[in-house]
Amino acid sequence: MVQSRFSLLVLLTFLCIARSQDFTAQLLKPGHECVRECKEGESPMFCHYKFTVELYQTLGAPCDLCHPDDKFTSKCPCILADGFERTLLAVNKMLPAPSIQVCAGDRIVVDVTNAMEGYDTTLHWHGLRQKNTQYFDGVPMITQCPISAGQTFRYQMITNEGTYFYHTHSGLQKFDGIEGSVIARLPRSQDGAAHLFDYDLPEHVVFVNDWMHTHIESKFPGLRTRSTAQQPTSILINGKGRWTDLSAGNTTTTPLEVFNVKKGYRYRFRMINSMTSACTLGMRVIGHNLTVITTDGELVRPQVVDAIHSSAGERYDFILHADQEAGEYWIQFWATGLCLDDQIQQLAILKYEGSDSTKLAVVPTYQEALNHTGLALNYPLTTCGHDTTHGLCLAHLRSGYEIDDKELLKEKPDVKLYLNYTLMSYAAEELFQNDSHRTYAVFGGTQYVQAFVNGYSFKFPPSPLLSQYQDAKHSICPTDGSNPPGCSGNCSCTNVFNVPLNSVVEIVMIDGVDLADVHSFHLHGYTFKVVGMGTPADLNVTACNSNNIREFDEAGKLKRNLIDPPGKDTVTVPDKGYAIFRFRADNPGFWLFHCHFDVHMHIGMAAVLQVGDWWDVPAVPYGFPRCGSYVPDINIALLQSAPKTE
Ligand SMILES: *[C@@H]1O[C@H](CO)[C@@H](O)[C@H](O)[C@H]1NC(C)=O
Ligand SMILES: *[C@@H]1O[C@H](CO)[C@@H](O)[C@H](O)[C@H]1NC(C)=O
Ligand SMILES: *[C@@H]1O[C@H](CO)[C@@H](O)[C@H](O)[C@H]1NC(C)=O
Ligand SMILES: *[C@@H]1O[C@H](CO)[C@@H](O)[C@H](O)[C@H]1NC(C)=O
Ligand SMILES: *[C@@H]1O[C@H](CO)[C@@H](O)[C@H](O)[C@H]1NC(C)=O
Ligand SMILES: *[C@@H]1O[C@H](CO)[C@@H](O)[C@H](O)[C@H]1NC(C)=O
Ligand SMILES: *[C@@H]1O[C@H](CO)[C@@H](O)[C@H](O)[C@H]1NC(C)=O
Ligand SMILES: [Cu+2]
Repeated sequence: MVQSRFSLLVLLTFLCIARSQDFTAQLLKPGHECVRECKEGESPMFCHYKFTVELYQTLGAPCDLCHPDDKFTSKCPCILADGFERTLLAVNKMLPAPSIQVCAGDRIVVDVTNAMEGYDTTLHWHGLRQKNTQYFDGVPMITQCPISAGQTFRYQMITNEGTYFYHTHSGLQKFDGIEGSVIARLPRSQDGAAHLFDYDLPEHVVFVNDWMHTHIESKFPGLRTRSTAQQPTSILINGKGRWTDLSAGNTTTTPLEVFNVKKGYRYRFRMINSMTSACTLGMRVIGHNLTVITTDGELVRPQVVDAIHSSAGERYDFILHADQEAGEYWIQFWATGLCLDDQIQQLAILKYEGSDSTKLAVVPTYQEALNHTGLALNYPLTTCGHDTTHGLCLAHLRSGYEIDDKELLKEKPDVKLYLNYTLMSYAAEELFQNDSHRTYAVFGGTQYVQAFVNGYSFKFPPSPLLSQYQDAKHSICPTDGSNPPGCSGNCSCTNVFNVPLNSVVEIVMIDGVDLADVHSFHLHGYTFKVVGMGTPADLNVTACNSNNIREFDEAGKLKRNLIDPPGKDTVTVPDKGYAIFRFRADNPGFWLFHCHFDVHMHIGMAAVLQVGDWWDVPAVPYGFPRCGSYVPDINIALLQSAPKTE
């Protein structure tokens, strides 16, 4: 058996911290020293990253100045993306942002300096549990104040094992950059999938993000006559790709991402879907099967498939066995769902050592990807019934380890929440009369849309719930479903669902959206077990709506896997369908639960899960930043004493 080795050619840049007399600094290692083979019994490392977030650009002068040999490496602050020049928001002048690769249990310290005048930001560590470090979850106005321009905020956390990522959580910023991978490996002796692969290389992270050619602000709330949607223009694989200008009929010549392998070996790839739009993503490696071994960092029973589908926020680790004729093979990524009309796709290359490029001649088309007949995992239009010939539903996966907490899988959970979400369309007259100030998005140029979860559209409070509960609590929605003061219907407020600490919670998510699409729900602070998932086709009902699904469940007709359900932190809820998941509420805090399509979240498709009472949550550290509204009583004396202007 070949030992897992780490290539020294890792293309990561981290600013090294200067040697310091400071005691803590001696413990800290610059991030790149933390990329290593993980060994059992080794003490955790302290890994220190310095991130500067700034307004930046693709192409342009930085790319002209780079030595040609350095152009595609981290020595050069040049972002090529898909060959289209635009401005963006970048971390350390990189896209994706620096990859954090550590061993599980390492201590990560990230100093985030906001160098964007006029923008605030935060970084969320997607999938990291943040137990005891709840205030470093990185959600503005839920767990911390936004980091204002000029400020530095230090995040400190311990990593659980798996494939994760980080991204800005401020407004719609993620469309414009500020996103990168977080990989925490286990020693081989502790990795339940280690017998299935020979290599788990730092350069085999597959970071996928969708990409627009303008800032998102030019598409939000949205235009009526041109660029009418919030759909992306292309997809980037580890920041690379090409773009075909359909009107001119030509394609950019920027490099595609290349993944190198040697014939005969088995490689672990870690795929991160960091899309921000509502489009879902298909992925396949031509000529190769993929053996899925984890999803969202959770081990599953190995599942061989031909293609993996995912939506924003999901991750899949798979094994690729380089057992074909040595050559180069296309890796095809195609956006589906709302992107079907635009046929957006991207390519990367799987390159066997010593191969020539003969096999690469024919570029696979978008239509071929749609037509492929092999087994697809998590295909958005698959059913979750027993028919698995065309696709596997996520709920068909099985946990890759025995679930210790047996109570979690008991027949009746301690707490059960039905959460339905909808997109509501308004007539223009309703939105633009009578002093209405709703947050809405324009879909397709003509639909004015707001999102609701259980009847409330989510609005962030003016101060963080976690660190300044007393200043934030006035924004919380009424718990009895009534309208908050001053609102006569379709109200916006901070929708908080409170569950007791340590209870077994079951959430039944029900899709109440009229459009034909799926939604990708992410819960912060937890990994949950997906015990059920389904669609109207499985239910055998024609006119399905969210009330039917609840009635079906109350009549005991929704099946659950209470034996070996797969773990996840982000789940794609099927169109008009449902997803049921369970977790032990053992991580007190205020955890955002939201659709990971940023526009949907921004117009209200979100809620907060409050676990325990606010005093159960660890107090924030001394000196933690505070923020809030400033609306004191009107100071008549002050105003009367002010000098009159002529
Ligand atoms: C297409 O060709 C035109 C004219 O040569 C050029 O200006 C443009 O940049 C090209 N577009 C792409 C996407 O390569
Ligand atoms: C992929 O898996 C299928 C089903 O197990 C099998 O029929 C096929 O030969 C495999 N293809 C490759 C390239 O290994
Ligand atoms: C895809 O399938 C359709 C319907 O079967 C067929 O008409 C079309 O030619 C196929 N396209 C490709 C590129 O395979
Ligand atoms: C706007 O106000 C008028 C007068 O109060 C009322 O008749 C009408 O129904 C209101 N429209 C909406 C959309 O609330
Ligand atoms: C959605 O949830 C709300 C609040 O629980 C409930 O009143 C409403 O009936 C639900 N809607 C549907 C369609 O299930
Ligand atoms: C909520 O919005 C819907 C869709 O526009 C509208 O039909 C309904 O009357 C609104 N309800 C209230 C109470 O404003
Ligand atoms: C589905 O509905 C059809 C038509 O009503 C019926 O014949 C069939 O038995 C139903 N199947 C199941 C599994 O309930
Ligand atoms: Cu959504």
